[in-house]
Amino acid sequence: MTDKKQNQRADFYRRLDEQHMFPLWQQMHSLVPAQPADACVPAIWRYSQVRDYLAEAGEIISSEEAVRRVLILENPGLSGQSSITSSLYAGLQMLLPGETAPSHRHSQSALRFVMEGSGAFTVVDGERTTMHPGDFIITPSWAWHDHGNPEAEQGGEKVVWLDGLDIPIVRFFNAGFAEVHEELVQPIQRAEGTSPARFGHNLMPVRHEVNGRTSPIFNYPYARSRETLDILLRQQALDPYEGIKLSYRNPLTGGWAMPTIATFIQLLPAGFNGLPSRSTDATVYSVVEGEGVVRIGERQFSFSPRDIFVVPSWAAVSFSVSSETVLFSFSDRPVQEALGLLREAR
Ligand code: GTQ
Repeated sequence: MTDKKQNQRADFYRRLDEQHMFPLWQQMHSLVPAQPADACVPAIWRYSQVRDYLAEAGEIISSEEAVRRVLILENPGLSGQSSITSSLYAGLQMLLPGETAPSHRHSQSALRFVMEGSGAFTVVDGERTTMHPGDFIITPSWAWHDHGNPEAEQGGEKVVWLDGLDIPIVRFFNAGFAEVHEELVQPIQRAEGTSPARFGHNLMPVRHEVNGRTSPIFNYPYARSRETLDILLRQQALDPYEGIKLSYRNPLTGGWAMPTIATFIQLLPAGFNGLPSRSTDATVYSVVEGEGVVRIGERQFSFSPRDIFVVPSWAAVSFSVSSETVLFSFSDRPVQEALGLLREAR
């Protein structure tokens, strides 16, 4: 190219910039990439380290003052975005004995995956559920929710859970609203156990009208998931990539338990050495039981119970475990499926 032409182009691009216009031919590759180029990077948060910071948070602020005493897990590749993947948020929330996280509601859907401690509870739309390690609990979009923990004298103990929310998705659409309840704790409207009785036994009240897109079962207890995995381990062939893997479902529709977030529970027997696979849904994993190694693209992490790691979109992932391992995971798969974008390679 002649100097004259080069100068002419440079001048043209500068004048375009002033008009808030840009030449597509200079950005085509990044705007329409040949394959996902996720800014999200592989990362792990080791619970043995994180728990000390949670304890420190417990000393400097109460749950009530913080409203939600949460340490956000931010992906190192998404600095300043409070996101663990480009579409999802994650954080670790702690309630000490006697604490309350005040009632509010928001457009964002939330999941809770209990890491440690029993006996705390969350109230969702007037019904309480008690938390145990490994329970998967849902707060649907726009449902009032508050969290509480009994006083130590009543058996309350420190409880920590992983929060997963679709905050970046709602932010992308600029569709978020939030309200604070007029009371610290919302009134209880039904006995604990009503939702599982109505919807959790392959029975359903006659003339029940499905409203909303979220499962009416808002606690999937670990005891049942674990027992199911155990039976299936003995009864079905292992998938060479993911061992035994189940998805949590909405019993009213058969669809995903949440409209924006897919959730899974998976068992890898001791000695499992899995093949690599990849998918376009970046995924957050929470280790429930077991020890092993996860390879994610060029990286590899050893993991122990309660560690949390993230697999970016289209990164090859495989697992090798030394002891029987249970993994909980979540991703934006329902959104990608609804839009016809999901791709997998095995
Ligand atoms: O428990 O309602 O981690 O509203 C972030 C936002 C938890 C919650 C979070 C929230 C909550």
